[in-house]
Amino acid sequence: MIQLTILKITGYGPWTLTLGSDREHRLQILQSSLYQEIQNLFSERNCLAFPNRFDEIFVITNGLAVRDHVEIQEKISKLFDLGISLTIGQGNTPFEANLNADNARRMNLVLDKEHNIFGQLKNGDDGLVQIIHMDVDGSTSISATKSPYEVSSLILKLYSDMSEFFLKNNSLTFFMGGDNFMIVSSSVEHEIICKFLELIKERYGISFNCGIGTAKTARDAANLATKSLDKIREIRDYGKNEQRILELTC
Ligand SMILES: Nc1nc2c(ncn2[C@@H]2O[C@H](COP(=O)(O)OP(=O)(O)O)[C@@H](O)[C@H]2O)c(=O)[nH]1
Ligand SMILES: [Mg+2]
Repeated sequence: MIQLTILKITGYGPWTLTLGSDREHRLQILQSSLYQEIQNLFSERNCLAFPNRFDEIFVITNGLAVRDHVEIQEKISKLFDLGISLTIGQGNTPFEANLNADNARRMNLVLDKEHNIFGQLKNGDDGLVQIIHMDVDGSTSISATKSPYEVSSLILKLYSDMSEFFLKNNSLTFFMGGDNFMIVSSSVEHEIICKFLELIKERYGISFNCGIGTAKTARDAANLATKSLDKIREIRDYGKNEQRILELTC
């Protein structure tokens, strides 16, 4: 079972209009400071936040109780003038958890009214999180032949293809910066990942390295995924073989 918390700035649209038109820089500063605080508060509780849209952040919160959300909400409300809502969803897959969170928000299922926390919690074991850390193999050499903006445009195409492909497998893809992507999944098989790697190779002539981590919390899963990825880099640097997918489970 995956638990996901969707964090949204409340009343953001109307509030942005009150700032006048010279507002973009202020919104960018606000969004990045909010992301910084959220990543800080959730990662110290072994969760991991994904930027998604800048006014809406997804956090994988396996193992986190409503009272932890309350503590985080209290800290955030002291730091920012704007309010946020937190909606918790659980499901057998990350996509299902996202659907359940959305349904809970629409049906106004309140978990803590004072702190603007919504959701529907099932009982039972929190289950395992699988994170796939993908990175473009040899992006430095691609950058040598393309201008910076052309590289960004290529990364966007890869992001779009990855999101579409893995959504069909009920997984959620996020761009993490540079040439790095993380896919939150429940149990995507190596065979399916191989299919994606072949598709990208065929379409763009690009190879991805792919580290997989599975653990009880998102932060531990990401740690293992990145460890797997670093191991692939090591193997590659020694010129040993063409291993592209490696998995570690805690
Ligand atoms: N988000 C994230 N970015 C990383 C990580 N490691 C490297 N990067 C970024 O990825 C870029 C390319 O590094 P790398 O993939 O090692 O180079 P390559 O082997 O030439 O593709 C770096 O410049 C960083 O921006 C990571 O673990 N997470
Ligand atoms: Mg790379």
